[in-house]
Amino acid sequence: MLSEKMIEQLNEQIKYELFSGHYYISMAAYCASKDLEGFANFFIIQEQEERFHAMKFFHYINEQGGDVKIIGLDQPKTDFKSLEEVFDLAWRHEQFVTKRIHKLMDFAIEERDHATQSFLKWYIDEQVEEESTMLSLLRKIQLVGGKGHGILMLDGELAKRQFTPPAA
Ligand code: OFO
Repeated sequence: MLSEKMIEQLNEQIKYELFSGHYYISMAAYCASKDLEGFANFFIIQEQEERFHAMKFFHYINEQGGDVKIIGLDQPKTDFKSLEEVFDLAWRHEQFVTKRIHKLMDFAIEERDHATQSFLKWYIDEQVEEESTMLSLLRKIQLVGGKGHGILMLDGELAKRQFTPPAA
C-alpha cells in the first residue's frame, strides 16, 4: 500500500522518464539531420529504454493499488550546435534523473516504505549505467575532436545498438 504522496511522486517520475525519451528522440532527429544514422539509432533505442523505465513505474503503481496519472510533457530542446553538445546535455540530463531517483529513495526511507525502497534499488543501479554510457560517448567524441573518421567509426558502431529490455 502506497501513501497518496508516494503515488504522486511516482507518477511524477513517469513524466520524467517519458520526457527523457522525448528529449532523446529530439537528439535522434538532430543526428539524423546530419546523416549520422548510427548516432540517431543510439537515441532511438535510448527512447525505448526510457519507455521501459516509465512502464516499470506504471506497473508498480498499479500493482500497489494506486492510480497512474499521465502528466503533459515539456517541449524538449531542438536546436543543437554539435554532437559534443548533444552528449554533454544527455549526460547532464542523466545526472538530473539520478538526483530525482535519489530524492524518491530518500522519501521512501522517510516514509518507511520498504517495498518502494526495494523497487527503487533497480533504478539506482540503472542510473549508474545511464550516466556512464553518456559520459563514455561524450569522451570518445571529444577524443576524436567531434569530426572526421573517428565520428564515422563511432557512427558505425552505434548503428548496431538494439533494444534489449534491461534485466528486471
Ligand atoms: Fe530513465 O534513465 Fe535515462 O533518463
